[in-house]
Amino acid sequence: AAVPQRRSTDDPVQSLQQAILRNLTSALARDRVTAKPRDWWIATSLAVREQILTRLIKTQGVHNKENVRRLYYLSLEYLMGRLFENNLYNTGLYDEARTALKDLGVDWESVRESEVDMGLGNGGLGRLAACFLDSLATLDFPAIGYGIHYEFGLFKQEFVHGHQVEHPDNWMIFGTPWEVVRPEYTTDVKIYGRVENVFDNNGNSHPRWTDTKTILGVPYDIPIAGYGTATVNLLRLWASRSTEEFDLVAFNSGGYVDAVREKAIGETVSKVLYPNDKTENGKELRLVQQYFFVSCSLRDIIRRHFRHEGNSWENFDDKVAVQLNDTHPAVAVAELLRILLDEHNFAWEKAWSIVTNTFGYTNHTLLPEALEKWGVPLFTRVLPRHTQIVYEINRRLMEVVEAKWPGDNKKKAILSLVEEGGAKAFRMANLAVVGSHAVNGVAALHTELLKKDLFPDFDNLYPGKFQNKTNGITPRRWLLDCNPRLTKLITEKLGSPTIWARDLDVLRGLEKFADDKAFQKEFMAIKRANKQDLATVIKADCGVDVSPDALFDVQIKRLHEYKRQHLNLLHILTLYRRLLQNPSLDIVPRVFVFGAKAAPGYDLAKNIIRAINVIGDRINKDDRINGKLKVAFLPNYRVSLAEKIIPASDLSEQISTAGKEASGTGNMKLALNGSLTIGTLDGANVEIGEEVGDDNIFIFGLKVPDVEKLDAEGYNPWNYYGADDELRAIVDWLGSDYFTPGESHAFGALHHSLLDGGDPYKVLADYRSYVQAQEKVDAAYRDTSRWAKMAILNTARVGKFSSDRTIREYAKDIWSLPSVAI
Ligand code: DL6
Repeated sequence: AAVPQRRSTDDPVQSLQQAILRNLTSALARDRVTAKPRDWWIATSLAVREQILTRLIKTQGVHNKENVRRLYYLSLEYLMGRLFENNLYNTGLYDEARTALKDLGVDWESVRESEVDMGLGNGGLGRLAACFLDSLATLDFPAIGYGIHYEFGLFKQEFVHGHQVEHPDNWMIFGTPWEVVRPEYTTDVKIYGRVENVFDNNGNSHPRWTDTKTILGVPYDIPIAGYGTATVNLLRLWASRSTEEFDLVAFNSGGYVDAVREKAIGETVSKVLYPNDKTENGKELRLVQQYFFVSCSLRDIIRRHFRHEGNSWENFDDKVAVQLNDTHPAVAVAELLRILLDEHNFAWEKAWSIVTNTFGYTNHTLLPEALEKWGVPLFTRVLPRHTQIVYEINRRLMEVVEAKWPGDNKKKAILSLVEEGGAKAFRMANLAVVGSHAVNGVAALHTELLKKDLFPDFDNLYPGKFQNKTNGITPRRWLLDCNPRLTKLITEKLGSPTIWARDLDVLRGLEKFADDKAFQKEFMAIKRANKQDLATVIKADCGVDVSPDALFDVQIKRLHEYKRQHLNLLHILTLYRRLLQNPSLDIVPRVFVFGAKAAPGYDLAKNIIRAINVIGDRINKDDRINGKLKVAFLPNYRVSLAEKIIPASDLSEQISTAGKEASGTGNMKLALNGSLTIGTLDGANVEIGEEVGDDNIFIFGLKVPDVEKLDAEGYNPWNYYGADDELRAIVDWLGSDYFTPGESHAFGALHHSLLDGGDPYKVLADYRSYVQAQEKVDAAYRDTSRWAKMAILNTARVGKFSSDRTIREYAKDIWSLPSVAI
């Protein structure tokens, strides 16, 4: 180990160094000789945490003293990724920490790579929540995020012979230095049981929820430090614990295991994140998870409110704004109402007004299979009193509908909270709409479709309730932290990141360099260096050699049919076939980079993964094409991997069927890092196109009205298959055993979905226009100066997609939330 440099006692590097060494000993029982990179990571994190917690205490002190209005964000998912470097940047301690470790002779890379991702989310929705927390703190908005402290986050993905294999994500196994457990705020959650009627002294009957089981919620707090500000907010995650420490009867009769099992059941609730993205499956544990975290969070909010307001509800909706991140926490509407009615004896009308003033609801998808419904029998068993309350909300809603559309039973059936017909189910989206004062979509197009297709009658019933809040991403993680080379260049041109990373529109200042040859060269040299870094990762993780001079064509997102990774695959097959037919064909060499997890039960998505892997492997090993095409499917896509891929991307694949992707946020991250979009007019691609200009994006394919028209006419993929010789050859190739000799129908599920399955996402309809757009990409890339200009203009013009802008809009239009300087 190196000898630390002598520094003066008030030197921040030295005091950080001392704190690191102190934590190494006191928290980890290590010294400089025995410490491994992971120990250094934990010790450094703990040292930084000391400073962050001091700021947290200060922030919360000010918020409490001033009794400020707070935003409470309820989300079942937070995809935080790694916190180490992000916290260092945000607190301004990055350089100090690097120097402190360098002086101690510790390798920075190995320390940062020791950190395990905090992957408590599936994809876009969870990552959006993480970006929002960063922006809320950066903009000094008093806010607390609530969620679940899952013991196992999203599964780890491995490929075995091209197949996805899932492994548990035991992210806490080595400890998590960022969290602080708060047993003193442990909360009881009642669940199950039955409702009986009891009579008061006046002979009036009241419902009483009884014979319930109790689960305990123990909060774990993760401080969220804003960038370039003193504010530190918190993310409070609930871990479930059983109340039955031991069932003494079972224990005494020798049933030790039975006794402990009771305890284990209570702890199951926060055990694992459901890995399904979009599809809900009505599982009891999922409903219990939702209710558990909602109930803990509301109790915590009420406890905090009463602390200031002396047990009065008078100001509750002045001080409390709650945002429902999708319908997952929608049961909160019924729970707050239950607390007000049953525990605080409110009359319905007053209770309902508090509830609707409190909640806002964000919708993240139009896909029907993703709209949560709970079978009434299941819901009633788990939450019998809430069932009564939902029915009463619905009865009152139906009166309003009747008053507006007398005698219109069709309208009632559409708007009802209860789906009738087959098995009865509660529609959680309808509950969230009715119980909130504001409902928002996440991109302009999505909000338009929300109003037109999903909730037209609610829009009519509640004019002004629906609004748009286009998503955003935090420029701290998605530029400053992940792309230090570009950060340096931007800083040279535009000044300190404390300016532009807090006001991303400042990047417009780069426009004036877009034609400057020297700047173009620097910009593209950075891209090449980032590609070189990614090439090393690809070699390590996939065993594939790739050249940084090739075009890096990137599709990173969950694997879903509507996102159409299989359309990308058809293009790869097209180029491969053309090259086999003409090995001297002049195409720009490409590396196709994929990152995607498929839900474990989603067979077709897994078949697409296998097809990309197997075909990719064949292409990678085929000497006949001279390395002009390479395919790298990086396993275990996660936030920390995205941070390596995004700065190295040339082309961003955003190719969902028009009308299906609510917004997308990967599209924004890639554009910000100078990657050009090839995309459909879907989600936020539309707005990205508006910002960067038509010349700097490759738009192709069906638009929403075209998709609707095809659906109305009766879409038939065979027509496209029959009319396009090249497409037919590609699809037949995919359906053959060419890539899997001896194993026929290896990609049968995929092949079937494209033809006999009716091609629900219109891959064949968009194929030709996609291939043509890719030819334009090829031509543009050959002109290095033109490409550089386009890439620079993408970085310069996507300031709109900072999550700071999004959060400001929520704060103003939905939460009425003032910021509070610390
Ligand atoms: O709003 C965040 C993100 C959007 O960017 C994606 O377009 C959208 O697909 C995603 N939605 C979900 C919904 N899943 N469920 N339930 O993840 O939200």
